[in-house]
Amino acid sequence: MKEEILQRSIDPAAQVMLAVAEKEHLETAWDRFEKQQPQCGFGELGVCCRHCNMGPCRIDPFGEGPARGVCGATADIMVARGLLRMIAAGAAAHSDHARDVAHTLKLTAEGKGGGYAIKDEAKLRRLAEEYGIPLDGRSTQEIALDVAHAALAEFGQQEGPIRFTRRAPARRVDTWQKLGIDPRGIDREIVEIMHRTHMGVDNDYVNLILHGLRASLADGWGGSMIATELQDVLFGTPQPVRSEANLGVLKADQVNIIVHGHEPILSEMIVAAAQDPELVALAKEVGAQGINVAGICCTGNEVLMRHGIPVAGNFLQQELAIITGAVEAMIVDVQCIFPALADLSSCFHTKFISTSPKAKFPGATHMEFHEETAYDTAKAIVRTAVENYPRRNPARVHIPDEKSECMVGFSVEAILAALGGSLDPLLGAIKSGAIQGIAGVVGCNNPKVQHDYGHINMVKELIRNNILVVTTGCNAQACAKAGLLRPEAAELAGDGLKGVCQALGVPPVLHMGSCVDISRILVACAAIANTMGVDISDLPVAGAAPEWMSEKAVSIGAYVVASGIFTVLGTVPPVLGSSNVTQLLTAGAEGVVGARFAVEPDPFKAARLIVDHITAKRAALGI
Ligand code: SF4
Ligand code: MSK
Repeated sequence: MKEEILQRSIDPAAQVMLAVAEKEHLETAWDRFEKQQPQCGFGELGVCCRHCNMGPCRIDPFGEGPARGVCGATADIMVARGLLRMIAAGAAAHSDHARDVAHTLKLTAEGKGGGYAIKDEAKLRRLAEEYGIPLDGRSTQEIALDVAHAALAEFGQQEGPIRFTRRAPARRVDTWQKLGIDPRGIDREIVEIMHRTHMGVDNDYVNLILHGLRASLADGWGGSMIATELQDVLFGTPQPVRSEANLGVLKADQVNIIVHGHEPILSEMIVAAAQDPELVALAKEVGAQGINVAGICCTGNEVLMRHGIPVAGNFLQQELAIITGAVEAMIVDVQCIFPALADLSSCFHTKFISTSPKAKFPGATHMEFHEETAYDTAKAIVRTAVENYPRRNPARVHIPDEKSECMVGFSVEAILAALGGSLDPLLGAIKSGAIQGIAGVVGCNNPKVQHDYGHINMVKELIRNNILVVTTGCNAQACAKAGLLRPEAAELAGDGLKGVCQALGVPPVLHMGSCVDISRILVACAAIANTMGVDISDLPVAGAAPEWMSEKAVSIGAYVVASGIFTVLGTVPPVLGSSNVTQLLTAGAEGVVGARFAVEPDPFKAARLIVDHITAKRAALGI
């Protein structure tokens, strides 16, 4: 294998496919990344602005050229405004996803749900109680309708806090209130970012960053949490389930369908339609042994943890899946989908099928998906994939052998069940030092980092130091591929964590779901802090995103820090052009919200920062 291919990814399946791509002259994100070099230095530092048509303006970071934009905006203003707009986009993406889930719950309650049903009634009732919705003598449908309306109302709410923020410890809420960052309606906070960052509005970088935190909290404790909770109501709360991960899950003798994107509203129905006897019979008719659904990115995580549907790969493997030549349909909804997939699919028999009215791709087949007719549309999409099977060219099929077993589906409810119904055993293990602390390691891939190198090395280093890792998103998929989500991976952990995992029969890295499910990590932290009678910022916990790329990750990082959790980023956000903003995020925030960011591209050094942080928090707690 060529050295330059080995440098692109540590994943053997990805390496095999990158070699095929090179041989067949197929372009991937890694090639396009190289063609972009050198990337714009002003953009990297965050010191460019297009917020009005007197610009574009930029600031010379060396102090030799302009120090202000035409309007007089400084580097501090440009960097802070740019960061806020990333938060707005990220919070909007998570929250608009949540809005669609709430809408689906509403349609389901009204009997117009096109095949959806309420799978977790107990959770529905718990949420209804939280919202103050009466339960006595009322049907599930009536309660579900009220919960859907209550959730939908949180988007446009003009005054007062959003409901789930009150799951946080009282001291945390108090901090938010004193700072004026207790979020109101989700849409309101996002709109206010767009207003404040318009030319000539908010020009105080501290005031801007504080509002960015407020909007991000509306994502973490609002949009993302609503998405998680209502998805559990509709599709079931995840419980531990075993499956497999990596491109080796594709099958040479079956119709392979990839679901890619984020919203399980689509992928749940595709999974159901792929089991429809009529379509399974059709698959046999066209010469296939069956229909194999596999996931990429977060919609893959959603169906993985609820149905054990295998994962074909994480973010940077979306093109590699098509290059296997064995994918009949790549079905996408929203977020993290390369527009490049359209051209690439046209080099194969693969149908690239877009489904969301919000996300169209030139060159894709658009089969629009609406909740009211969900099952029928899902069947039509799966039928298109099955009928495409005879067009596969066996001579171009290259399915790598690599795949790994995994155990996934550790919702907070499932973790509590594994602990025997109480947090006490976990707190006991933390107090005794068997488990030193907990790290949430999450986020994307980014060709700026050798694929999966940051994820896997950081996670291995943390568990070796007896830090329990909880994971979501593309980190979770990297860990699944590397075998870290197997109970046997406890062998790689330090003695204390190993003993706890072996006693409970769980992996040292717990898969908690998709990106919106980082809200599950917040809920777990809040529950631990409440049980211990401390704030989240007092806990021996930390967050990390070793290979992040998405604006959603910026919103996530902001709400995790604003919730009091130290967070290490592996790729550098575009803030270094302002020493003031950089200083605020990496140091000053500690005295404001009780947590800060660190940036450390080396996963071993990043893990050391987390270990040191957790050690210091333990000492402060006297444990
Ligand atoms: Fe330039 Fe100011 Fe307009 Fe930005 S808002 S483009 S810095 S004039
Ligand atoms: S899918 S946001 S690449 S984690 Fe959630 Fe992966 Fe990042 Fe998309």
